[in-house]
Amino acid sequence: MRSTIVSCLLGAISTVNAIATISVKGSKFFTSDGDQFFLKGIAYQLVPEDPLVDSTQCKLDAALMKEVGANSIRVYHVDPDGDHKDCMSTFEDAGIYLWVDLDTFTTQINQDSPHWNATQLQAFEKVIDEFQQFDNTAGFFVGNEVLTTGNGSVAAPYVKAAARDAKAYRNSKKYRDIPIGYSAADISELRPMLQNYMACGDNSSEALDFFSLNAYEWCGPTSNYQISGYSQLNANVTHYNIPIFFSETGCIKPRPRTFEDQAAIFGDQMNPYWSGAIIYEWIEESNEYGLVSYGEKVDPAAVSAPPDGYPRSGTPTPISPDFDNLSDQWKTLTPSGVKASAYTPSLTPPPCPAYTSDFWDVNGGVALPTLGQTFDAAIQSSITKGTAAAGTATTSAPTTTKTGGGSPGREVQGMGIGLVGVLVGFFWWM
Ligand SMILES: *[C@@H]1O[C@H](CO)[C@@H](O)[C@H](O)[C@H]1NC(C)=O
Ligand SMILES: *[C@@H]1O[C@H](CO)[C@@H](O)[C@H](O)[C@H]1NC(C)=O
Ligand SMILES: *[C@@H]1O[C@H](CO)[C@@H](O)[C@H](O)[C@H]1NC(C)=O
Ligand SMILES: *[C@@H]1O[C@H](CO)[C@@H](O)[C@H](O)[C@H]1NC(C)=O
Ligand SMILES: CC(=O)N[C@H]1CO[C@H](CO)[C@@H](O)[C@@H]1O
Repeated sequence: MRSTIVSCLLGAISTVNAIATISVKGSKFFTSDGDQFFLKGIAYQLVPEDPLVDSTQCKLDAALMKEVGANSIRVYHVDPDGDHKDCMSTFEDAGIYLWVDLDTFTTQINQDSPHWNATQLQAFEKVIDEFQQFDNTAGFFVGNEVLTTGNGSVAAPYVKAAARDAKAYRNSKKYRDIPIGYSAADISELRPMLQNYMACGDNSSEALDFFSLNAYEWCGPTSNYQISGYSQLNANVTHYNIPIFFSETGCIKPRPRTFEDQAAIFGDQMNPYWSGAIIYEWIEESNEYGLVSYGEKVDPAAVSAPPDGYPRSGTPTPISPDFDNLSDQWKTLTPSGVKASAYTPSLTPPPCPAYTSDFWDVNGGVALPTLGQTFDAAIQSSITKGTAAAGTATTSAPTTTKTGGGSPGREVQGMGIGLVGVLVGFFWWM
């Protein structure tokens, strides 16, 4: 009898302690407890293939992430065959959610030869299968910075097709509604058409669940809401019908990093429209965006040294004063948002942006590519405004394949709106 009572109590306790799951309602994220959710995230990719299989390391990092005030991590590459149980429960215990990219170096959609096929979909499905089992999996990205040039828009239909098929798979397996979205590079020529394209159309099965932007425009204490261009980003989201957030941010010039943009993102002007931010990044490596280091840089030529000399595991040490500055910002920024029960979405999808002769080479009204379709530049070149679409596809095999392009960790550094981004800061394994 007593043991029954104890186990009942334990059952009740563990139910209470289980982390609330995240889903989308209208243009916001909510926890299953009915509270609006704002990401305070950190990009976390210690090693190229999968950082979520090293339980010792996850414990060391999760404890310190709690200290900085994070409630989310973003991981760009995982191996679906790995054992993620320990790391995921460690992060869950720390109140930290996972936003994970479904692609890898070999399965990512590529703007130079856009295609979306069954091999890619099956690889994405394996990641979904693995991570849907964890309550603290908050979202999936179908791509990171696939479009990185002003003329890269022809790849957009393939990204959208990937989200369509990933969502269909999630639903067919009766998994919970884990949000599926995209993380865009900050390319001013594509804005806001790309953002609107990903949400547009009457058929919600073909629209993304969320959109997110990697932006490094707010640099140091002399920047502000106007100078950074955040005011313009904001102007383009006030009627956006799906959640949007910064999937990478955190300019490093000038140093130290002061993260004043966080006050804007979580403040009254932006928090009605934006769902938070992910700071790039946790580990110090050659791009020097780290919030922690695992020890002194070593000579990359030394035996078994990491390629860039930066240790990739061990006890994390906060980088001063950046780590504390971020923590100080986040501590004061706790928008309550709205309760799900008090929120009735009223926004409708934006119109699909029309083909333009300069940068937006996609006619949003044309059907998405089907699985297996490949972009054909010959068809593209015959496009005339409004009568056909980039994203028009053929079923021929891709003529070129490239790996390693469009990879994570690429940033557009400190550019004002209206300037073409400069790509800097690659991960060491690129
Ligand atoms: C899909 O494209 C990849 C290259 O991205 C290729 O290696 C693979 O063979 C293709 N799969 C199918 C089924 O065509
Ligand atoms: C886009 O521009 C780049 C360089 O500006 C060029 O190499 C590439 O061929 C262009 N792509 C298309 C689809 O026109
Ligand atoms: C919506 O899109 C899905 C996926 O492409 C498709 O299966 C479905 O038929 C579409 N619904 C309508 C009403 O067109
Ligand atoms: C985006 O915002 C700019 C102002 O920053 C405005 O000129 C433009 O019309 C907006 N575009 C859309 C589609 O909302
Ligand atoms: C905004 C912020 O927290 N700034 C602090 C960052 O760290 C430096 C050095 O400790 C402080 O002087 C700033 O006040």
